[in-house]
Amino acid sequence: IIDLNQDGLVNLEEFRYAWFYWIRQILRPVRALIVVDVQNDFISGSLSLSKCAAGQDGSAVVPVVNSLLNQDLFDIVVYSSDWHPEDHISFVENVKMRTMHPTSKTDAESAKVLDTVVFEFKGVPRVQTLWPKHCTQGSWGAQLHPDLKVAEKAFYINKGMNPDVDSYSSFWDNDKLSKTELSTILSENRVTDVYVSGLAYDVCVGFTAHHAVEHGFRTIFIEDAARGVSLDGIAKMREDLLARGVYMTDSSEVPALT
Ligand code: VGL
Ligand code: ZN
Repeated sequence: IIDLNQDGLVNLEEFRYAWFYWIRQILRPVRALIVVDVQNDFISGSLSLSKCAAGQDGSAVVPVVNSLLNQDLFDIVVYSSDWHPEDHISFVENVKMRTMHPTSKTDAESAKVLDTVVFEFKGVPRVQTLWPKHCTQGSWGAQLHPDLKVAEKAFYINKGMNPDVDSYSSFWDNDKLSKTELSTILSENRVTDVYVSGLAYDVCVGFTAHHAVEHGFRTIFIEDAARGVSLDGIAKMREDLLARGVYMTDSSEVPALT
């Protein structure tokens, strides 16, 4: 029982004791680390970040994530993987298989990687950024980096399997037509705090953090555990996530957030 002082306030020392020894035990945060798309293709394969505008080394996230996992800071860990069929809408190689919408500024002949085009899908326009063919189901490029530590309580999520819609976030596809199992995994494990890491900062990690906030999770973005496509994209994503209430931090601060 906490005594009140003569002003009716809680004594700070007593409150501190009560917080650490019993309130916090009851209202304990339950933490999940989401490791987004730490796959060979984004590190040394067809969509290698080192060849993208920012020239970042995707493999640099591996020791950072491994070190977090070695500190035993998370109740569960979820590894997501981009897992595309050969005829996926995002592949520049497939542009000519599809129908352009009249509003598309780029035509099928001149379309190149990183262009944004508008496809016509069942009579409806569908905006799509083009990427080189990557993370096709079962390929080497779709495998998680071999040095990435496998956590004790690990869950695995595949996304981007529908050939007709891209899926950056580990929660929803880009048009919010379908959900992965991620929100079920998090709610079944009573998760309150979602930590995000992985590749790419300004694409899949960013959208995953955005959707974690939309699901009502306290969302923490571990910036040194992420690498991105372009510096401009990273800066924009960072501002957007801050405005949505995502807590941006570094791996060294994570132990103190427990
Ligand atoms: C990603 C581009 C296309 C990512 C996936 O994981 O960030 N980026 N597909
Ligand atoms: Zn993809």
